[in-house]
Parts: sequence; C-alpha cells; structure tokens
Amino acid sequence: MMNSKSIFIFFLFVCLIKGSIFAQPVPAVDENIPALVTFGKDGDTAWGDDDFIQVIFFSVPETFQDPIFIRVYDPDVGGYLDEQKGEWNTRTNFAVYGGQGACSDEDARRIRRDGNFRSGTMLASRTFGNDGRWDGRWFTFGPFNPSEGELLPEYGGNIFKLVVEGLEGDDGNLYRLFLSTSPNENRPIEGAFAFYFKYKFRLHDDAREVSHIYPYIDDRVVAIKQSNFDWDDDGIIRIISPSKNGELMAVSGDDEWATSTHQITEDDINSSLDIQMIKDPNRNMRNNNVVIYLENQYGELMPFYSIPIGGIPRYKYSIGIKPKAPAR
Ligand SMILES: [Ca+2]
Ligand SMILES: [Ca+2]
Ligand SMILES: [Ca+2]
Repeated sequence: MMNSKSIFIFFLFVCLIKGSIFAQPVPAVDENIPALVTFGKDGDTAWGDDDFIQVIFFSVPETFQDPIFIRVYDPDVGGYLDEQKGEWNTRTNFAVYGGQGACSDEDARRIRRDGNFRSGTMLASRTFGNDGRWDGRWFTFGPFNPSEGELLPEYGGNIFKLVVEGLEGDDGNLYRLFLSTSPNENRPIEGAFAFYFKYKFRLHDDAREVSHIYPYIDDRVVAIKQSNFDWDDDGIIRIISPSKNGELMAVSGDDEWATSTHQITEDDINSSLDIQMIKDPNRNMRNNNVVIYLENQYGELMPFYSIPIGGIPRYKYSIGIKPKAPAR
C-alpha cells in the first residue's frame, strides 16, 4: 500500500539528521500535543471521544534486537491529569499486540472499530481504574523481544500495536506513551518511531501553543480528505507544505464531524504535511479533546508519524525570494 523503499530511505535520512532522540514519546515532541485521551465507554461523545478506543503502532528497526518496553504515563483514571465526570468510575484497558496480523490486518487500520482491531497475538494486558499507585507515574509493559512484533518492512521494521479501550465509566483517561530500551526510564531506540491512523488527544489550554500532525504524502496521493470530531470551533486547522501556505481545513463544532478535501500537487509528493492546529485566543477553551484522521483519494487511511519524514515541511515560495525574470 506504500512505496516502501522510498519511505524507508526517508526514515534512514531523518534518523541520521535528527539522531532520533525524540522519536519515541507519543505524543511526539514535534507534535506539541499535551496528552492522548480515551474515555470510558459510557462517556459522552460531546466530551471529545467518538468511540472510546485508541490504537497506536510502534515500529522497531529490524536491526535492533535487544528487549523493548512500552511505557505509559498516568495509566490510571483519577487524580492528576485526568478528566472527571461525577465520581471516578472509569476503567481503561491497555493491551500490547505483536505477531502476524497485528498491523497488516485491515481491521487494525480502520476508522470503525467494529471488526477485529485486536488482531495479532496479545503480548500483555492490564486494566487501570482510579489507582493512586499509578497516578502521575510510569507503568511499564515488557520486556518484549523485537521479533515478537509483526515484521513489516514497509512500516520500518517490527511493529507492535497498543490498544487502549475504555471498558467502563464516563471519565476521560489522559496519558502519554514512550517506547524505551529500559523498564525504569525513557530511553529511545535508535531509528524507532510511532505511527497512528486516527488520533485522539487533548489540545493545549494556552492558545499560544500550536499543535501539529505530520502525515506523509507518497507518490500515489492526489488528494486528501480530513475528518475531525468535536473541535468545538476552537480556532483553525491549516496546512503548511512546500505548495501550501496555510490552506484552511474545515473545523468541527460540538459533538459533530467536519470534513474537507485538499488537492495535492507535485511539490508535496514524497514529503510530509505540517497540519497545524491553532486555537482561538478569544474563546479561552479549556480541556478540549479532539479526534482527527486523513484518507487519500481511494478512501485509504493515511498514517501520521511521530517523526515528520523528510523533516518539518516548509512553504517553498516565501515572499521576497520569488524567481525574478531572467536578466537580458
Ligand atoms: Ca491520573
Ligand atoms: Ca490517566
Ligand atoms: Ca472537544
């Protein structure tokens, strides 16, 4: 489904220039997103989660053979970081999958989670409620042998899947993730990264903070359709790319979806888009949870990457350096 060779070469390039030091937190450093969010299944969708499930993939380069760990910050639902509705009564399950089908099974990469999105082999699972032992602390899954993942060179190596599901309750579980070489601290794996097809997260309260996602545009893409949910009309979403200098995307209101379609031109092929989320400073909107995903013109979901492949894109034609007419 992807031009695997060119993507892999880009990853090598990116890793070389960035050292991949910040590649493994999710949300990623370059995304500037405060936390991921998953509500309990009795949650009100107007609070910003459409289906109470989040799926995140991690890619470990085939050459890396030491044990790996998937760490979750604040896995509990209570106290610090989380969003309370009435009593704290929410339980969230975190489960790690590898093996055949973990990522390659189409059901793992669909917007509607009505199929076998728990495809592959379950390697670990744990459910958290309101538990002070894990409030504001890191819980570690693993060790996993990289070969326990699903080997998919087109996604950069051995793939692990983390499924986060709100089993009960109506509170919001906020959390962050890290793919680490250590069970006790966050140590990145050279060349590893994360990717996701549908992303649910909290926007900053501070309107000066701009959040980003970075989908990669391969040579098959001629148009993208973005869909976002429960944005609460909080500012704008715009595209920066070699050919686009702030093209606006549709923004949803309360408890609703908005979609818009955007043409891709030659200049944007084989690079990432920088999709910027800029809050409205006059609305003073707090605790805004949102969902976003992108499809290509075939209706296939497009992954966003924790490292912008090819680096953070910039508009190619900045004012003042337009090519002049040739001298005579
Ligand atoms: Ca907490
Ligand atoms: Ca939490
Ligand atoms: Ca919202």
